[in-house]
Amino acid sequence: MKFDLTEEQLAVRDAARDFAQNELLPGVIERDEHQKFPAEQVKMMGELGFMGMMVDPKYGGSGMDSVSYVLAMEEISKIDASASVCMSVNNSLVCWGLEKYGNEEQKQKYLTRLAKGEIIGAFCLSEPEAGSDATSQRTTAEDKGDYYLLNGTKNWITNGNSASVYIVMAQTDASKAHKGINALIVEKGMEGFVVGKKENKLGIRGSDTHSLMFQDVKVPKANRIGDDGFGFSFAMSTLNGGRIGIASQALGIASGAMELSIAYAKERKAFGKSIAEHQAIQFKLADMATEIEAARLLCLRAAQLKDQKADFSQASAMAKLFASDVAMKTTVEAVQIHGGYGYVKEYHVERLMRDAKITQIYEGTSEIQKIVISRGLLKN
Ligand code: COS
Repeated sequence: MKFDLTEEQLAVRDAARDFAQNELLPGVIERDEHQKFPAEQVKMMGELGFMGMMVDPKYGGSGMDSVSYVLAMEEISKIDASASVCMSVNNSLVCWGLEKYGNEEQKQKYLTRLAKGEIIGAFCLSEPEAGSDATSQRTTAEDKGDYYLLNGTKNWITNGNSASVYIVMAQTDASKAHKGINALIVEKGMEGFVVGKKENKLGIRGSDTHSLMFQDVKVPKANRIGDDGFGFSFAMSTLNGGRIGIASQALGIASGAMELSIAYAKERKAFGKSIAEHQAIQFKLADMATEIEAARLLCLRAAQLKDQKADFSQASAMAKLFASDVAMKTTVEAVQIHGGYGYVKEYHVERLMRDAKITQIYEGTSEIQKIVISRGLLKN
């Protein structure tokens, strides 16, 4: 395994770091406080090529590899995990799925604008009663000949209001269970499609998370991705890649918290010397750095397997499982190192701690990742 980064990959990482420092850091505390979606910043991310990183340039993307995507996600997540989840969903759940499984007409109509960041996409699988148990879709897509009649509710949808294009999983033939599910491209503005309430969340508060309601929405058959009944496989396959994005987000939250902790520990004095000179703090930093490096290697390995077109489902589940735990543990310790300052907003680590929690939950909880990993181990 080789993890030497190429000049191009290093340049992507540096560009993402500069962008995060210059454009995301100012205002990140206010956006979190007021639950403000980083619309301007996401537009800039599109212009810089971060919204369709892995998409072929002929469809408006940047034509980069998944390793570059991990590097950019880490840098952007160090500063603003609300911006990075928007980026992650657009890149790996929407653009990647459309490029891999969409037809030419769908790519021309939707992918090109999504990859350029001119519009944003959303991925709609979760429902009020179907989170981890994703095969239990209650949303229905009744086959009406040349269109589907879509009815139901989706929950906790990232980019819920800011998106223009939604990939919605729905049950067409209940007798076929998960093999009767379809993935449909729904546009904002289609009659009967209503964006519901915005969630008031613990973390990633700048990200707009909404419920969505579909009442007799007529979705043309041309908007179905893949063959009839392919929707659940589509969702599982895209989520495998999505988990690399969320693992990298968790990695960035952790490494951001560690960088802040190192800087603070060098500055803050206690008992006549900087707290960085106390072994209690040194050991915390050593644990953080070791675990973050392990998380980074898992993320890069999953990305490398994906780039090599090998099976990466277990690797991405491992990366997400481990990196999200590291994010949680590191951010809790970062707050501890900062003491009273860690508990107030100006020092950023309390936000990172709140943001870290969701990485153990969305795109498959840690428990679901263990199912994916163990099934992979036991299948032969
Ligand atoms: N990659 C590719 N295919 C997968 C897969 C994966 N990671 N996990 C399951 N599948 C496939 C299976 O191979 C099976 O396909 P076939 O019937 O063609 O063989 C199909 O999906 C159903 O799988 P299974 O029989 O294992 O269904 P279960 O209900 O027992 O479990 C889990 C499916 C739990 C793995 C699935 O529901 C899941 O991933 N849930 C979490 C969903 C999630 O991440 N939600 C977050 C939403 S986005 S914020």
